[in-house]
Amino acid sequence: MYEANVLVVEDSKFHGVIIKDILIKNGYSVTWVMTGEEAVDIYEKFDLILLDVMLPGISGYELCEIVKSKAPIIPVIMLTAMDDEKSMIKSLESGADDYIKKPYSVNELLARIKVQLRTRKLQIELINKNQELQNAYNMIKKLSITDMLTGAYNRGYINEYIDKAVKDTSYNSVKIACIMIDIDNFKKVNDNYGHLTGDKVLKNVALICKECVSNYGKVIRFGGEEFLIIIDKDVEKSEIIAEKIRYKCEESRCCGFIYTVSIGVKIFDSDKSNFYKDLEEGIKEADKMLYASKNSGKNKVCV
Ligand code: GH3
Ligand code: MG
Ligand code: MG
Ligand code: MG
Ligand code: MG
Repeated sequence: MYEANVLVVEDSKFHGVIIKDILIKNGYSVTWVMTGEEAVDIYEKFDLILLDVMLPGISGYELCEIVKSKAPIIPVIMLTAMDDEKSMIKSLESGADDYIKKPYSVNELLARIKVQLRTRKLQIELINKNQELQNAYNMIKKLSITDMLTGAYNRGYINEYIDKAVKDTSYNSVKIACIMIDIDNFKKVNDNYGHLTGDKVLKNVALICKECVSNYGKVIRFGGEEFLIIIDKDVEKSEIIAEKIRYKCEESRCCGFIYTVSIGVKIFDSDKSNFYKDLEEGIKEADKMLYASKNSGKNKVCV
């Protein structure tokens, strides 16, 4: 049997001593208090509570309600007086899982405690399983919107972003900026240094983007060597953020050589009822600005 911690709340010294003795002899670890006030401070640590109905101060019913509202999976067995149907019903109504009529049979008391602990064990197992499932679900969800190479969001995230933005009533969707980034002459990086080095450069760009964007927006790997940033906070900072990214990439020399990026920025007003189309349009416009940057010599931010 697994050792359970039992809290006994019993104001009668006579009964308290006996119950404590029985439980200890049967392998339980027992704390006995004589008032509900004392129990209120400590009940959360226990696996089961044996609770006398008649107590001075806070009654057994009141204590039971407190316990069940805060820690519903701690089983409470009430000790009620024999032939008192009312108190038995009131016990159950105040949330007790079971009751034992006084004077009780020791074997019955022990058997009922075991029943409650069995149920509690199952409940805890279910809660843990549920938590594991929740964690797995969160992990899968995260993986499904993450680009494995760079750790940025993948394109699939755009729809989720839109859904969230439209659902969120406090979302400030009025002004948005799209920043489109493309690594310059990346094919040459691959050709000259190999694909693995190319991958390192991609990771470096993603890292710089994340650092510069911080919580002003989201970084998405849009295509092979293209990143889309959606800025939705302090949108007027977008141009500064873009310039910072351009500068940091050029300065980084992450693989021992200089690489550069071209950037297009489009700031626009979006309408929440038309968010998808507006964002699509914003991305197109940012892409146009990116091409303007490419056509005017690369390593530039065009707004
Ligand atoms: P531009 O300055 O006009 O953008 O020229 P570019 O060479 O960067 O553009 P281009 O579209 O010709 O080539 C993009 C290259 O990006 C080709 C492709 O092999 C490479 N690429 C795409 N995805 C990855 C990746 O995940 N890893 C690596 N190493 N290379 C990639
Ligand atoms: Mg009593
Ligand atoms: Mg490209
Ligand atoms: Mg390129
Ligand atoms: Mg290209």
